[in-house]
Amino acid sequence: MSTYKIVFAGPVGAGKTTSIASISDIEPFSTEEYATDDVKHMKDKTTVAMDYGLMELGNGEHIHLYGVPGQMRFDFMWEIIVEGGIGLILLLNNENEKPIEEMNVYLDSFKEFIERTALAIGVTRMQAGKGPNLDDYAASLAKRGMQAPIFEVDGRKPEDVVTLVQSLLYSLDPGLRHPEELERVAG
Ligand SMILES: Nc1nc2c(ncn2[C@@H]2O[C@H](COP(=O)(O)OP(=O)(O)OP(=O)(O)O)[C@@H](O)[C@H]2O)c(=O)[nH]1
Ligand SMILES: [Mg+2]
Repeated sequence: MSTYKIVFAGPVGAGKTTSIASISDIEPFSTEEYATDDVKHMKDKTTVAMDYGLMELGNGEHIHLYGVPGQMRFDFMWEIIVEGGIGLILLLNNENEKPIEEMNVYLDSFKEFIERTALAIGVTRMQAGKGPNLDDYAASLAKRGMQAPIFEVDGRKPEDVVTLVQSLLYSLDPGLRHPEELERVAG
């Protein structure tokens, strides 16, 4: 029986805690505290150390889901949390002022980890006609010489988050991971 660890990262409010809770088969563990600084204008609570959830695949395999805090002042946790991970899910909030610039900041911060592992990108809060579209994200990735699966997701919808996890696993090992394994979990 195998266990894998994947890591969710991205700016404050992108939906990391929500996404992990959406797909976890156990009660998710989170370290949310009332926000005290600029974050409190956006939302009441923010992750201060990590999120944790667990997906059980039908074949007895497990995927540990770890989320890092969005706030840069907790970035010392990032390196600790990625240890042993097999890939990164980067969540971006399309309603933020400069989501593509934010993507690039995270790609820089997690550069070594991504180079060693794999990347999938989920864009939350997409509204027609507002902000960049998925092609804009892909073009910016291509400028860096990178490509990765990019999906529009709603962190509150398990099927969206499972699709993203599935795309990450598939990019790691196309032969191994059949979509139906994960669909069972999402169902
Ligand atoms: N409209 C919309 N709201 C979302 C989505 N994902 C999460 N939310 C909401 O956005 C708020 C923030 O989501 P969180 O999951 O706390 O964000 P986070 O990325 O964990 O943020 P930090 O821990 O502060 O870094 C919550 O109220 C969620 O219910 C989404 O895809 N669309
Ligand atoms: Mg959080």
